[in-house]
Amino acid sequence: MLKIYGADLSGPANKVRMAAHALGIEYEYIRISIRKGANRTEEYLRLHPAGKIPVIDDDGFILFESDAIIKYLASKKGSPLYPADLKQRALIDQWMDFITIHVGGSMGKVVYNRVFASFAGAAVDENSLEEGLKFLRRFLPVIDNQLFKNAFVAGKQFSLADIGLLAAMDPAEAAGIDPAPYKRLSQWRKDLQQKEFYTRCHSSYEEALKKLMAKQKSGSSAGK
Ligand SMILES: N[C@@H](CCC(=O)N[C@@H](CS)C(=O)NCC(=O)O)C(=O)O
Repeated sequence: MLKIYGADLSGPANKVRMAAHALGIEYEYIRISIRKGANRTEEYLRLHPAGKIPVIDDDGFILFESDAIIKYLASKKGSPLYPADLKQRALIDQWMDFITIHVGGSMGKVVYNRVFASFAGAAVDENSLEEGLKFLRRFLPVIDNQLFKNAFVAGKQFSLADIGLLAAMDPAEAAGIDPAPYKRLSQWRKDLQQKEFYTRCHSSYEEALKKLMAKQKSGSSAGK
């Protein structure tokens, strides 16, 4: 069975789990605690030389980088979530890159500084936080506009690009980003958040976040 090495609070790992559910792929979920350094052991570094999550082990085939992983899984299944048609695929790739680099990257800066920095015992980097907020203000309208013109991110069909965006937007509320002004994006999100592939992964994310918040309130230090 496919193995997914991840963590409940990791957006990229949750993206891979969401895609596996959407593709109907059963998997064993192996939680790797970054806080406890489980991503830095010799054994784990053999899977990922930089000690990052997620990683998959598909019957001995090891792969990292969440977008590469979900493209591999969808291609292996011959799924319409990542069609073989050259141009359709290129458009999905285009939006996946845009989402991962620009939306996910900016959201990551905000959520790190507003939520995780204190658990990592790190100071809030105000410049990085401001930069994240500034770029979200620039990129979220682009996504919103794209979703006004198309039912889904890369066109008429639900695709891996939608899963990428759902995962990138998942920390929005925790990071204090109000998506309400982005009307079509908010509606698109509400619709997809009903789907089982999302709810099954989001429940563990929400639970882990609640635990982290409770620890923060009680003043103890924790991590992912
Ligand atoms: N581009 C990578 C990002 C992976 C990543 O940065 N994962 C974080 C958790 S969300 C991680 O492993 N952090 C631990 C570390 O950097 O030591 C992907 O999409 O898979």
